[in-house]
Amino acid sequence: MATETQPDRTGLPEGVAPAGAVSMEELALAARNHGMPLEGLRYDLTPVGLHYLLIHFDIPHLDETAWALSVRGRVRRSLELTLEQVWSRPAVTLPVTMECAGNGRARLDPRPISQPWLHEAVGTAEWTGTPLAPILDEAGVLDDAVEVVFTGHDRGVQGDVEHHYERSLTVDEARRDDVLLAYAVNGQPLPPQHGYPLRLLVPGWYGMTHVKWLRAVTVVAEPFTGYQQVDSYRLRQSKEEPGDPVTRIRVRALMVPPGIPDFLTRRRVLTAGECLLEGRAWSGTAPVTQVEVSTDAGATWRPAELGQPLGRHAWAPWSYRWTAVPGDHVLCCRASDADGNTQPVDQPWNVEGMANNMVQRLPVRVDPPRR
Ligand SMILES: Nc1nc2c(c(=O)[nH]1)N[C@H]1C(S)=C(S)[C@@H](COP(=O)(O)O)O[C@H]1N2
Ligand SMILES: [Mo]
Repeated sequence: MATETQPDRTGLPEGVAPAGAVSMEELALAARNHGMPLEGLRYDLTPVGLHYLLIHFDIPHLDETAWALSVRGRVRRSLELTLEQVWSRPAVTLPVTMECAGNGRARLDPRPISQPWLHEAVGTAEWTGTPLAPILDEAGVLDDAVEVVFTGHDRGVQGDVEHHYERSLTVDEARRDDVLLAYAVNGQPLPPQHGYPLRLLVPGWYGMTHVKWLRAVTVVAEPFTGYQQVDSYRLRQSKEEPGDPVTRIRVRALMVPPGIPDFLTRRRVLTAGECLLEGRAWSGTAPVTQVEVSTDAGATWRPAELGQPLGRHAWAPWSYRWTAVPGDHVLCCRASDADGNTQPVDQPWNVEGMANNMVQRLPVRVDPPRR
C-alpha cells in the first residue's frame, strides 16, 4: 500500500519541514505551477508555454465582453475601462525578466512549506500594454493618496484568510513610466494562465507584484494591509515579526545544464573536451556587470563573457569556454550588479524562503572521449 510518509517535524516551527522529501501537497502545487526547464535559458524571449507559472488559487474564467477595469478610491473621478478602451490607448512593449520570489525555496533547510521551487521560477517575455501613470492622471490622484492597490479576480484562502489576490505599490512606484497594464505577451493576447485579459507589469520587481486578472486599481490613503502584502512576502526569521517587504529581484545567474541528463536523477553526463557553458543573468536593482564561473564547486572563479540584454529589465546572456576533463565536477555561476551586489554561496534563511539568489551548483560527470 502506498503511504504518504511525512518527514519528522519534531522541534520545527509550523510551516517548515526538514530538507529533502516534499509532501503530496507541495507536489500538487508543483504540478500546477510549473517552472521553466533550464534549457529554456537559451532563448532571449521565453516561448510562452515555457515561461514559469505561479497561481495561488484558481485561474479565473473571464468573459472579455463583460470585463471592465475599475479605477477608483482616492481619485477625483472613478473610471471604468473596457478592454477596447485599454487597447486603444498608447501601447508600449517591454522585454522583462520575471522571477518568483520563492525561487530556490525547496533547497533551504528547514524548507518553508509552499510551492517547492528549485531554480526554474523565471522567464523573460515581451509584454505589451499601456502605461498606468496616464490613467492615474486622468482619474486624478488626490493629495492624501499613499498607495495604489491592484486587485485580481482570483479568490481563495491562505493562512486562514479568505481574499482576492491583491498587492499594492506606493503612488510613486506605480507612476513609474515602465509600469504597464499588459494585455499581450510575445505578441499574443495573454493566455488565461498569465492573467487574461489584463495584468500589471512592474519591471524589476519579483513576480508577486505583477497582479494577474486585474479587476480594480484602487488609490488608498492608508498603507494597504491585505494578506499578500503584510502576512506574506516578508523577509523575517519568525512569523511573529513584521519583517521587511520583498520588493525587487536580487541579482542571479543560472546555467543551461550542459551535456545530457539521466531521466530520473537528471544528473548530467558530458564528454571530455571543449564545452561551452552558457546561461543568463539578471537583477531587478541595477544592470548586471559581471558573471563568473567555477568548475571546482566554488573554490576558484573565472569571468564569463557577458552579452547584451534585450532591454534594461531583460536577462543578459553569458558564456564560458570550459575544457572538460574526465571526472566528477560541480559547476557554479554567480552574477554581480552595478549596485555592488553579488550572489551568496550560502543562502540566508527566512520563514517563507523568499528572495533567494544563492549560487547554482550543478554536479556533472565528464566521461573520456569515446573511441
Ligand atoms: N491575481 C494574481 N496575480 C498573481 C498571482 C496570483 O496568484 N494571482 N501570482 C503572482 C506570483 S507569486 C507570481 S511569481 C507571478 C507569476 O506570473 P506568471 O504566472 O505569469 O509567470 O504572478 C503574480 N501575480
Ligand atoms: Mo511568486
